[in-house]
Amino acid sequence: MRVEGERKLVAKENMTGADLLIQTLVDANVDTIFGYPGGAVLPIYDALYRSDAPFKHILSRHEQGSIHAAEGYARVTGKPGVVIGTSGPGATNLITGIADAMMDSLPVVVFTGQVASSVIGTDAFQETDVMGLTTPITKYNYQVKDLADLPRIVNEAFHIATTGRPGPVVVDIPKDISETLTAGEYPTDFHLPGYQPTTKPNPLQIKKLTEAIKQAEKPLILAGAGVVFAEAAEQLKQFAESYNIPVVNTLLGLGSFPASHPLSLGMAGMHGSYTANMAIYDCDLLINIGARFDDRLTGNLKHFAPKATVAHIDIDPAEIGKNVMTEIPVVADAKEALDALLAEDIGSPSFADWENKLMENKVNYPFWYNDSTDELLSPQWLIEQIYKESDGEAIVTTDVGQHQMWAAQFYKFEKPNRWVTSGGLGTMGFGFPAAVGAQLGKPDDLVVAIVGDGGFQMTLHELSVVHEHNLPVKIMIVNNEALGMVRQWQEKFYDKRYSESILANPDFVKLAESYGVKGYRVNKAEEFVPLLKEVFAYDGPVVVDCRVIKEECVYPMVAPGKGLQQMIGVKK
Ligand SMILES: Cc1ncc(C[n+]2csc(CCOP(=O)(O)OP(=O)(O)O)c2C)c(N)n1
Ligand SMILES: [Mg+2]
Repeated sequence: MRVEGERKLVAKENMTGADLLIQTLVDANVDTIFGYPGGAVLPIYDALYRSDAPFKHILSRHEQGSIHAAEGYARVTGKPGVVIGTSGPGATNLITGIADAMMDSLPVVVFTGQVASSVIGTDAFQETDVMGLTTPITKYNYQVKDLADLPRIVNEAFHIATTGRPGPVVVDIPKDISETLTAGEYPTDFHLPGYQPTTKPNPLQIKKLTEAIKQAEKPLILAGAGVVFAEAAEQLKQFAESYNIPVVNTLLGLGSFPASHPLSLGMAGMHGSYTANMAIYDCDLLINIGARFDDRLTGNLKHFAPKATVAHIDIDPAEIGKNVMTEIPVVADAKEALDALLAEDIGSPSFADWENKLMENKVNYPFWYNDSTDELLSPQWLIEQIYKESDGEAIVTTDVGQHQMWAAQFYKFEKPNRWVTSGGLGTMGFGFPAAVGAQLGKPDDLVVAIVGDGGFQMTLHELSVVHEHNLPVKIMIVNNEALGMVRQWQEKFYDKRYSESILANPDFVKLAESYGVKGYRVNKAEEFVPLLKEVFAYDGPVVVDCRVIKEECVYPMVAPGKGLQQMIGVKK
């Protein structure tokens, strides 16, 4: 444990609070900041201008763009995303992204400007209660009251955002604090006795789980994003292979276990595979590693894993037993828990009958789709082609809706940190700015943003950013001229009353071109693959308006209120 006051930041004569902030960010090894200036952060932007700090600042065109980019950056690099926004409207424009990062446990540190301390509470120009607004949607938040606390608070913010279960931390900095001239020494060390996440599993609980595996006839692993955050994909593979335990993934856990692995049953949940959902229904031991039993995964809880003993490994004790009764709780980091399990002697249990049944299901009930027509592409086929042409190696980001579910079903993720989607909050407009952040985090990787025609229009202003920095993001608009997922629910559950779900869209090609970005439109299957090859080979941003069959629905599906065993749209 660090000793308080051990490390110090020495401020030179005439440094401002903002200079101190920049210096602290440099010391924290920040390489990219996403942000947007304004009155309350003018001192910070001035300090940025004057500094020779080695990091990049990316000017988004709307604060929502900054925060989703920071989330995308965090998701692919594992490092914290850093955001600066001004007070009032700057801060409120960040709210959706902060909530999104909270739901999906993404390490993001957000600095908001605040009006001067002397006028806080007077409804001063561009004042908003950032602490009040962000308390329920952050892992922690601070308002800096004293300049001397600033370096320590910044270090604490990074520590809290990135350790235990990651999450967003907001630091609200009144303008007078960042403007004040300062000199002297400031402690940067911190001591947080009330925040000590448990990472090592209790050995007795590991023994219990070991015994349960020995007793089981139909064990199943449910792998969530916790495996990715803990960098435990290799351990998961070893564990599953050692005992031949099949694996299903949550939406956000995709990539934590190779999709092509014989033991992989794919994604479970509302639009998961029949095999994965039936495996959950039939298993007698469910080992949840780093997933939070979200309702889109479980369906009706009355029918969820009804025959199973449930074990749940999670670094956040609040998740265990929250939705699903859990017989074997293990509070731990996923990697530590898997290492402990791998060190146990479980013998060589055989689950051959169970596996044979699951493999049969896998062959008999794959995801299926209708072919492209002469005039329109099949959206699922389109995703398969993106998968093939990128050799399964792309970083894929998405918005929310049908295209998101098709991407999850048809892009087979072999590795972690390559799937960037808004799972918990389900934020339309997430995909493209997240791709900006992902590309900045992984400049040499192919980044494909698979977006909806609806979602893209929520944040397409970030085209300025990809043009300005020549970020070679490939934006594939799955254009069904509809808020497709809404349209699907209206078709299935509201008697085809398509209330406000059909879109009149702009000319996306001209729109891209007006930002200086290449644009293409494609509607014929035979033209799609050659175009894709050209687009992927091009070293710059591209928008492709892919015209797809409008009536297509996402199948199979667990209808609202139903259990995972009651899927519709399953085909043999
Ligand atoms: C910010 C926001 N507003 C509304 C919704 C509700 N919603 C979920 S999916 C969807 C339709 C998305 O349409 P589009 O982006 O075209 O994707 P598609 O479903 O057609 O693939 C809507 C409106 C949402 N998820 N996020
Ligand atoms: Mg659409």
